[in-house]
Amino acid sequence: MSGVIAYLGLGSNLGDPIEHVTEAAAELVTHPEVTHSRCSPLYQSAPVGPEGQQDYINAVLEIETTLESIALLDWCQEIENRHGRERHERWGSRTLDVDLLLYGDQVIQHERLIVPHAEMHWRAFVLRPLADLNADIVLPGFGLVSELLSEISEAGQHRLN
Ligand code: A4P
Ligand code: MG
Repeated sequence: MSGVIAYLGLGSNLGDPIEHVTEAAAELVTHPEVTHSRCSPLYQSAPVGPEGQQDYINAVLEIETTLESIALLDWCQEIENRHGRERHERWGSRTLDVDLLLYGDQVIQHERLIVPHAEMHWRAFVLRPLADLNADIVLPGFGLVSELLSEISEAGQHRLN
């Protein structure tokens, strides 16, 4: 049975951020209902949000999955927890953040899950690696990733691999 194509946003700025992001990408695909994956290049960027945080490492992971959207969110949060994720201030430092960016072409308004992810349409650290994987992808309600990317600044963000 073929599944849904979903995109996950990975981010870290504590401990060894490159290791957290690359290990998370490998761990996320160990679920038996995740059948395919492709990871974008890694990017380094200044933090969006509270000042005085370390730079972030970000990537986007494309997966094919037969998990329902909330079950996929649960799986993302399980992987965050394995990396010692603690929740403090909004947009504050974290060992690992795994956001469910897109789930097929669905628009989801659930108390635990907003898809497309509420901030993704203006964040270079999400749109650039997403466009690297699929420049033609549409964010339901927002438009083409390549057009959204052309409207924002990518200053201060650089590719690592
Ligand atoms: N939730 C709702 N929708 C979603 C979704 N699409 N994906 C709910 C994941 N979770 C979703 O998330 C809080 C709740 O959001 C979850 O329990 C889930 O039910 P959280 O990760 O615990 O809390 P948070 O850190 O306050 O929010 P979030 O959304 O993860 O933070 P952001 O907005 O991702 O900001 N700067 C750079 N350069 N790179 C970064 O990666 N990341 C952040 C974190 C700030 N600045 C950054 C970066
Ligand atoms: Mg999150």
